[in-house]
Amino acid sequence: MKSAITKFTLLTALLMFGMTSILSAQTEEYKIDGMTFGMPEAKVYTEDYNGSPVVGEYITQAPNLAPLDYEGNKHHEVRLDIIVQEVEVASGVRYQAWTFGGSVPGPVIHVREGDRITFTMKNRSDEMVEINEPMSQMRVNGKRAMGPSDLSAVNKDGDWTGTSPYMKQMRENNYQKNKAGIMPMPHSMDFHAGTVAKDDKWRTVGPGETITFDWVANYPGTYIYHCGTPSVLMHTAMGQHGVVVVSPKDGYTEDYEVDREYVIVQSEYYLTKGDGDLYQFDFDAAYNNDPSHVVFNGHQTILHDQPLKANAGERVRFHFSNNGPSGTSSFHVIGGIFDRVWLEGHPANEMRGMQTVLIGASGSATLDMIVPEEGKYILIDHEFVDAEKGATGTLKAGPRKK
Ligand SMILES: [Cu+2]
Repeated sequence: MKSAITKFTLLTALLMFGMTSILSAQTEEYKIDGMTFGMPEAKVYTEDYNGSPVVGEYITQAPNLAPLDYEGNKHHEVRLDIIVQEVEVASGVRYQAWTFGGSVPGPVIHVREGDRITFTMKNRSDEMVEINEPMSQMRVNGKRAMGPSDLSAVNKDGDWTGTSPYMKQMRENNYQKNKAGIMPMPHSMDFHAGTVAKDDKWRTVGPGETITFDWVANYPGTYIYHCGTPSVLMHTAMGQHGVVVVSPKDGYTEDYEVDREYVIVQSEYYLTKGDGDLYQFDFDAAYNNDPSHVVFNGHQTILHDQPLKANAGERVRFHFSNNGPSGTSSFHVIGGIFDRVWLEGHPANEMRGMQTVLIGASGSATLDMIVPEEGKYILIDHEFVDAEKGATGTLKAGPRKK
């Protein structure tokens, strides 16, 4: 009898709990102008996870953008863990970066307008996470790096390259020469592409904690994400930023298709020589708007050593984001004119024939350019002090293909 009552009570409680969660989900989520608002409450918990810090099909290393090979909308499961990595940002300049996923900038996430994202992030700033070793040698805190929760995410070659295009690209192109580090610190995630209550979704999680929350990409465009934990100036400058590209559901124009798409992230570093070989964050320099390096895609020379490629007569699309944290960018291509520009990457914000596009901190633009002829085109922040500090890159154009 007693056990029957217990069972009944349990069942009722479960049903009631289930109904409550269904009811609250129904009452919370709503639509305006076809957009979805009212996401369920974020969950903060601890998990036994020591797998790949980046998991997701449409996640790449800048300047790459994963093609959206699906029709309509998709529900994405995305993981970006916070890990500490020593990285190179200019020749001979290395520092211990706070990163989303392992690089500065963090991985490029590509979704379509209207897609839903279930985002998971573990604060692993207290773990040594090697991201570029073969799995057989990979260790997380001295243990073999393959947690039970990650088995499905490890590909049959026994490493993490199968968990996302990003991990494979990082393995093949470890340009920042990553080394794992530890610096336990509270962090958070603020996706500008999301429309949610920041005190819930963007909340700070401590080392060892994981947060999971949903958001819907209601607006098309290119959006920064960054850590929102104070000092945000410091956390962003330490490397915690990246972009989400939300492709418009009906595209940018029906007049043509582009031949190539590239993601370019501008950002500043404020580094000063430390006691040892490593550089360290210089708060005074950040406070006084005096960056030591202003760069495209995280490194002073990456876009010269690894130029973007195109051919004469092709249409190239740049998804450009100025991740700051504090500077503006006057983006220009020497020898080119932007045929069409969509400010913030929204198709309704169309401009034509722009030589230079002013993009403020955390702002963006989608810029199409016709490559006029074979040769080298320099991408540049036309605020020349920024260019001298590194904000330049190369687009190398081959001959016209007929
Ligand atoms: Cu942070």
